[in-house]
Amino acid sequence: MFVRSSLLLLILFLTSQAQQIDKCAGVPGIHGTPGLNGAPGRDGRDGMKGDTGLPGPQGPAGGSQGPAGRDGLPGPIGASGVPGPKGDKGDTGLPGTPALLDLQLKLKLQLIEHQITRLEGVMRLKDMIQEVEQKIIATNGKEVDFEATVATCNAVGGIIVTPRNEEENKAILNIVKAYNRYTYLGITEGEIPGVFHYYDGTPLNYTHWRKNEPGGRGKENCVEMYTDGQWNDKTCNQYRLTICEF
Ligand SMILES: [Ca+2]
Repeated sequence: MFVRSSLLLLILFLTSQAQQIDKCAGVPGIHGTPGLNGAPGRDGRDGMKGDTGLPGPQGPAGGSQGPAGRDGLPGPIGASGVPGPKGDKGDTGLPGTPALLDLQLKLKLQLIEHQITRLEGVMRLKDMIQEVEQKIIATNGKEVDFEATVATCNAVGGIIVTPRNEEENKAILNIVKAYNRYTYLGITEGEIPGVFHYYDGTPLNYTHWRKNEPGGRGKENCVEMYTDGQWNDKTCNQYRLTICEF
């Protein structure tokens, strides 16, 4: 009983002490003086790289040359060069199939031969061609002067008809008689009057002059064939039957 009352007194006492503290609060004190600066902090991290600055002013004249600049843009394409020398001839190719063994080629040749034979038949029928040895002698039935005859024959791959023996002379005569027109021959007078040669300049190895011809003596430089096959020297500006040989 005594213990319980003592404890109660103690609590009351402590409670009264606390109430006294709340009721007796003092005035605020004055601020103390600021403390000294602390030690420097650590360096910060590196910042971002800045922009490139403006170019500096040009240096004084006479200074040493700077390093070479970068290459410029490519220029325009130049003109073509001179062609180089011709190269060496290449090797000979492999031999082909012999023509006679090629059946298709053989048949084609037969066909061409047949067509040529037919064309020759048509031209013979019109007395347009004569065959003698290796030559074919042909006319287009037109009459022109000597120079035009030469040009006409050359244009079609032949030459003006030129008899080199009696057989060829007769073959030409057959056409001359059929058309009943004289023709110029591939024979002309040289620098020496009365001396004739082939149109290519080589000397004559066969002639069939009429009696007393050639008699022009420098004034009749071309040669014509009469309708009997004999020759006469004649001026070159007459109109004569065009006959070529191939
Ligand atoms: Ca004459």
